[in-house]
Amino acid sequence: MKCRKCGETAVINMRQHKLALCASHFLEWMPEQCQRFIEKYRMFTPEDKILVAVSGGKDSLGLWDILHRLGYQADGLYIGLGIDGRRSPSAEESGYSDQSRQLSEQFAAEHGLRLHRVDVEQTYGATIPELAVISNRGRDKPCAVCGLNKRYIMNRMAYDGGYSVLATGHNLDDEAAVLMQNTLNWAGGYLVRQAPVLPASRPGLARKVKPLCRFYEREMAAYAIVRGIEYIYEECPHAVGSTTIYYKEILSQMEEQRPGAKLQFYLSFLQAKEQGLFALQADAAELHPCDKCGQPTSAPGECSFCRLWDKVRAVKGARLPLEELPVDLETSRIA
Ligand code: Q46
Ligand code: ZN
Ligand code: ZN
Repeated sequence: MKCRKCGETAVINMRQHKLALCASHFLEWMPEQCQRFIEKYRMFTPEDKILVAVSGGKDSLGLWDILHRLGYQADGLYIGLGIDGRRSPSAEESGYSDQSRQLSEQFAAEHGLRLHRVDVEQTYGATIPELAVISNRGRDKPCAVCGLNKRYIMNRMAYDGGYSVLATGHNLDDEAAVLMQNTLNWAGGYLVRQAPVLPASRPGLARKVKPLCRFYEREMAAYAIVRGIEYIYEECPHAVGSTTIYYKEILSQMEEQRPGAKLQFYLSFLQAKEQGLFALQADAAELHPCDKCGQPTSAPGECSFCRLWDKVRAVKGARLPLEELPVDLETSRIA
């Protein structure tokens, strides 16, 4: 297979675009496309201060790399979840969270970028798996409490840290899988909020963007490899058997038969929304500040994050007040 631009050997063939590219043209094409998406969905401008949520994986580090190459001011945020995916407890092998932190730190150091770090256990007093057990919400699958904590901390760090935008590394495969799940359940509330940009519609909420939402997962993997980005290959051990992975597999089978199926599914959804589908539901959720921490919430009184941690404090004893969430690298509490 030859590169369509120069005739050299191609490193990737993107059947949905009928485009094969060599390494150097692929490395040019990715940021160009990303810039196109940033402008098309009016995500941010060079004046914006961006906080990129990084996990040490190919998508988030690839995103940080692309934004940096495009000249945006982008700092990183790493959240230590305390997840240990060790299969054998040998001393050399570190757990999932340790590895993902090391790789995020390594990337930041190599590129001279600023990385904020928040360790959930050191800041709030329990790791995510402990939290799931103590709160009795997902003893075997801590994903619900994990998602709640990540969303809360990302929003709070972005908003309190004075960032105008929070960027996450969700790719097309992630978005199409979530879309399929929400569509099969006709989950109107989720479908309304699924978009490349979630505006900061209320005080206390950060603007959220997904600049990779039109890139296939294999494109992001190829980008990281060709760029020489060292990333964590394993998924979080709790991702195994998740419904998202199940829908990703179904969509990949469809893609195999019909190149471009995933992209078309996602883009037609965005188009239908633009044309007014779900317009009536868009303003339905009323938010108010949480009685305890002030973050916007739809729950009465305290937000679900504060209620979750109240429950844990009752069992474990309090560590730190919520107000002490570090917003600066220098004050972060990771060892
Ligand atoms: S990190 Fe957290 Fe994911 Fe691991 S515990 Fe589940 S939600 S799978 S993206
Ligand atoms: Zn080429
Ligand atoms: Zn709260």
